[in-house]
Amino acid sequence: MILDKVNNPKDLNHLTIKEKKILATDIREFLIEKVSANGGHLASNLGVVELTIALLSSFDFDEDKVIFDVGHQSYVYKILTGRKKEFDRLRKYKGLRGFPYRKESKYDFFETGHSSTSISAALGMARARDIKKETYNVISVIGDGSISNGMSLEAINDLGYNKTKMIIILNDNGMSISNNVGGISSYLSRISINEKYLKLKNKVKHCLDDTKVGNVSFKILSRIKDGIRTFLVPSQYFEAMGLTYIGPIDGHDISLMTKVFRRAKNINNPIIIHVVTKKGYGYQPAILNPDIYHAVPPFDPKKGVVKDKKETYSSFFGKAMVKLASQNEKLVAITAAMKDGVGLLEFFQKYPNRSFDVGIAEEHAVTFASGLASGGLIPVLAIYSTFLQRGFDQIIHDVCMQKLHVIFAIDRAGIVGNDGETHQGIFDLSYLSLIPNLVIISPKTIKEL
Ligand SMILES: Cc1ncc(C[n+]2csc(CCOP(=O)(O)OP(=O)(O)O)c2C)c(N)n1
Repeated sequence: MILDKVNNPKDLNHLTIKEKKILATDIREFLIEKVSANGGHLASNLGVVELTIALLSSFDFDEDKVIFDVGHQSYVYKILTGRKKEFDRLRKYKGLRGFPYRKESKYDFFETGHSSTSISAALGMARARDIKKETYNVISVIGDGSISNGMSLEAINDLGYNKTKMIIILNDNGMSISNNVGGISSYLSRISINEKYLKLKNKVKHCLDDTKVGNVSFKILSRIKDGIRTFLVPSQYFEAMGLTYIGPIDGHDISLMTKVFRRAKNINNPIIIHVVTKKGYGYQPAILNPDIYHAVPPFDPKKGVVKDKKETYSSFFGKAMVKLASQNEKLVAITAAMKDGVGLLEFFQKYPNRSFDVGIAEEHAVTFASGLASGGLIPVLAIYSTFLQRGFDQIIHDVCMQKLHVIFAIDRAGIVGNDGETHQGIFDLSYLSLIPNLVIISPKTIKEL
């Protein structure tokens, strides 16, 4: 196994591309073995194996800094930055964290868990670097689900306007936990599937493969950026925001990504590199059901994940919602990219016109619910306790001050276990009980719920 020989990022320097491809296979085997034993985030990590190898082959994280947005896809990075042996205690008490953790490694530069913080944080680091006249690279690795969130868009708005040098690697797998939703997601898929553009992309790859014309090839990339794409891609969101856009490139091609990443270092502008990957890559059950394999309990890799039919608060809540909806046509349901987790799948299937998945956008979800209530409906926003923290001001300003009839169905309240401290639902009673006009009901059994 080549993975046995790789204990820290510098070990990658001795490997050929062929060996790195074998390493990718070793890593996938390792991931499946360890995650099936302990539970954890599988599909997203399988999708970023080549991306992470290319990243560590292109940057020097003794100097440079990277932030993994959400951080659930940082397992491969942990494996390659000296934490391989700790995977037997993945997500266990005092064991290896399931998300980046600064005390765990000098290579974890910023802690994540809630989505869409990475561009803001990376931009802050880059500005600190510039003020201190330092020269390292700062990179945000962010998914297509997380980039559509308000915080990401606010950060891009600032980044592009002020032209700070940093790199965003957009890992586009077309999925959030389930299918991604929203305008940005359909914009990205329009770029990725545009046929003429894909042909050009192959030309770029061809040029980059020829080392003699390396510089020429980058000019081609720039020419695509500057002109040709204007005809081919319906709109140019990132360029219009002031970023240099490169892509889409194949996120399973280590050699291509390494070349593009290395060249991106020399561009003195904010850059977004659009990398297309497949969630679950290399493990057929996860490719077929990336939502089920997003976060898994322990399972037998040969049999795959067997969905637990046990009644939970979430499943019971979902059933009650379906029943109540048949009795009251004003009832509508909202989720922020978590319809399965909060038990709303059946409701979404039965009442598509009364169901809203707003994407990873909790602040919007809360104010949107208050708008629905103002319009005479009864919105139920089903949301994990920890993510509702994002909507604190909106609950006060848009719901409670106006005394609007919005129902928050708070899921995963209390200690949630293995995902660790970013995901515990332990603050809700404190931060909600101080808000006027809000009735808090805390059922202690499914029957009471
Ligand atoms: C604020 C917030 N809301 C919801 C979540 C739950 N969550 C974790 S990962 C994820 C999907 C992220 O999708 P994407 O960024 O495309 O990454 P992928 O898993 O596809 O690699 C969601 C909704 C979260 N971590 N943070």
